[in-house]
Amino acid sequence: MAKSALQIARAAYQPKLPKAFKGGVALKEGKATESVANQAEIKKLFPNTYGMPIVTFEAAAAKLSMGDFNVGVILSGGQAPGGHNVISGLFDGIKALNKNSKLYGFLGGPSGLIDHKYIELTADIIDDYRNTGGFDIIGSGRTKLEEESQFDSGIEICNKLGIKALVIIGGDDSNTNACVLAEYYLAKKAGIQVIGCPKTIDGDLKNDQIETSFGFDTACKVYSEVIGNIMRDANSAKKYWHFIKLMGRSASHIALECGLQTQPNICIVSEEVEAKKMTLAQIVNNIADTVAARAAKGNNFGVVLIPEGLIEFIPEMKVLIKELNDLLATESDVKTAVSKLSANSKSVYESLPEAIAKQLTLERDPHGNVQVSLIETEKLLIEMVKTRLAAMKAEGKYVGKFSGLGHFFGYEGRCAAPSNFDADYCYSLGYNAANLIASGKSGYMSLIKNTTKPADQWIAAGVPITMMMNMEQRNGKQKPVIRKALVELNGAPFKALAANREKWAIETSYVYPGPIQYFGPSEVCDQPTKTLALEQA
Ligand code: FBP
Repeated sequence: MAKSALQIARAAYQPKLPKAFKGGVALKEGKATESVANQAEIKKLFPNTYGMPIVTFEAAAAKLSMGDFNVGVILSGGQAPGGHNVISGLFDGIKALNKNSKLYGFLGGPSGLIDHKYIELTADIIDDYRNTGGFDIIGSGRTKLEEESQFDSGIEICNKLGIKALVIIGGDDSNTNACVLAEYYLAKKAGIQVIGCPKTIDGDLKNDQIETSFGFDTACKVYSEVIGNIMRDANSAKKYWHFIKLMGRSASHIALECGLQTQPNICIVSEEVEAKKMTLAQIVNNIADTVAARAAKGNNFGVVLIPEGLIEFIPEMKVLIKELNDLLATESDVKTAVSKLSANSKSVYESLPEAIAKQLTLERDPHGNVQVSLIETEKLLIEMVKTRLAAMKAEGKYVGKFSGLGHFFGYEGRCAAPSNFDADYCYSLGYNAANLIASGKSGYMSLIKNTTKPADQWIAAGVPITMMMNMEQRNGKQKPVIRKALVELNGAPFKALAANREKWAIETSYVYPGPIQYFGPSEVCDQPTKTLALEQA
């Protein structure tokens, strides 16, 4: 495999580990835990994995060891920088605990476990992927592990390969399913432990226990670099308004973080749009007002950040999308589905530019949801702002030129070489998972805490997944799930944006973060995200 100079240098990088893993280690157990809500229901659904204590690892004289068995690993869902380091940390962790243990990777996501598709991850393979982005070492997939026949198929292959522990690297749903699997295997006395790891660039898998999901740091830094480059171009050419949509599915954490890193003229936060019940017209008017205010000062350029999920948070659009989801679940002909919309939704649908209306009816994801990454919200807003500015011009309220350019950043950041933060964090998550396995834990999520401090002071912990669960309505049924974290409007990151955005709108206060640095002074290479720093301050 041909490699770039950076790839070669980066392969030699030794990720940092929490102090607990530098010598001997001891497990410390806390008190019994409760789920964050719906305690009685969750306890009933998870009799074997409910109420377990939070555990932490501490440096000690004695060493831990692991029995003679093998471990399996699965990557689930969208790519996130650092996945390969979770796997290399897990590999090094189990080899340190028992050099005879083997690590098997299930191919193409959870379906690899069900369909018995796997490879043994040997030292040679692992070495090729250390500190690299991507999930290509074993691939990923979005198959949901939720049926007993799938769990039983997992038992079969685990028994065949001598696997007594599985590590599932995924987002909120995959970790919920990891816990369901752990519970099933305990109830069946299958002798297979299950450990989860918090992954997603979206940053929405966080709570009192999880400080951040891996991949968010690198992805936001990649997007912020490019946003900064676009800002510098905008400020040089002085003739374009750039509308930049950023990945992140529902939550606006990525847009908010990039906003804090680069100080754009406008950064829309979907959660605020929903809280204030803003209509599409109001959002468009606000943007047009800022364009006009800047034009009045001779600045016919600017940058707008748009969260990917915005469209679903605008009340009238939310109703329309829900109606379409329900109708398209049973009706394959789009025209017929549209004819059955409520009068209100039909008029919203008809008011949209044709291309956008069409995108709203495209194929749903496996959960029956509209695929927000396929909707060109940035183009929708450019078109509508243009129309609004023309009306303002006719009324004498706007003097200037408007030329909008649309961008979408998502896939550009999901497989970037992990930043030092993600490289260290992920390696530690994997190494910690190995130690949780050696300690006999199941139904736990591998967690690293105190992450705004130097890695030496990081705390390696295991948290029962049931502790993070509540009951929510999914596909018409009450289901136990890990609560998805949306942007909190009373949280420090949003407040930092709100305190500055009026100034950033009118003045040109751009910050140019530049590319991620892998080698150099710590203040350049090891900074966590602004979100994490503000939340943990
Ligand atoms: P995960 O939640 O699985 O980590 O995936 C996140 C994400 O990158 C979203 O930001 C985006 O909306 C979606 O995946 C895109 O999905 P796909 O990879 O199927 O195009």
